[in-house]
Amino acid sequence: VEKINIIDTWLKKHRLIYVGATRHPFILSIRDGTVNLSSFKTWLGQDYIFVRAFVSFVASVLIKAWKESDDSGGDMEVLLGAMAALNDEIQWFKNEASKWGVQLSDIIPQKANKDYCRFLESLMSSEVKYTVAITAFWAIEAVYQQSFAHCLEDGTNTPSDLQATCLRWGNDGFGQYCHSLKQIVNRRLAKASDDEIKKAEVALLDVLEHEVEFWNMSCGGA
Ligand code: HMH
Repeated sequence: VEKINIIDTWLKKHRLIYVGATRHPFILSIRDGTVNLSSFKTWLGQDYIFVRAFVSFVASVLIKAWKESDDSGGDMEVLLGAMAALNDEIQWFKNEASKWGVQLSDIIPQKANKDYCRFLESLMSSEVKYTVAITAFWAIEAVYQQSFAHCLEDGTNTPSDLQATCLRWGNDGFGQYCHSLKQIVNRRLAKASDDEIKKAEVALLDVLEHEVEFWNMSCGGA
């Protein structure tokens, strides 16, 4: 089995679910301008809660990197940059929520969100290896990067007041950052045991399923 780029092998193998997560009807509705604004606001409020859990997860990945990775690939710097970006992101959510009249203190996490946060928490366990956790981390970021970049392509009809949201994850810098994460993951997987590789593949599939459910929840409105 080719071990240089396991991620691309997996993305081919799991193409349908990957496309389901990155070309979801919610994203397609942003892209063609038919998005329901109540769905968008639901997504915004729920994602703010998700991102707060996500910060804790990234902190746990950083701890695993410190314990398990040698210093050669700059893993810690990439993860520290991610944490700094999430600091901005939390502030961005607060500003955006006040723009859209979404009261963040009133948001009750919905089932798909709670399930996803619980999954993140399971990956924070010290039993979970760095390689597995960073595979999930890359997948979580890559789904948003791919989804929102799709809304910014030429010929799309993305509403102008949603452009800033799409740019947050769809900009080239975020694309570069996802690429760095992917390289870290491929480098780790190339050296990993069969058991770790299997667990990392399962973690990728779990992320993709949770992402689909998260978009589904947002479409549900309310
Ligand atoms: C649900 N997945 C979800 N929310 C996010 N903010 C990201 C991924 C990427 O940061």
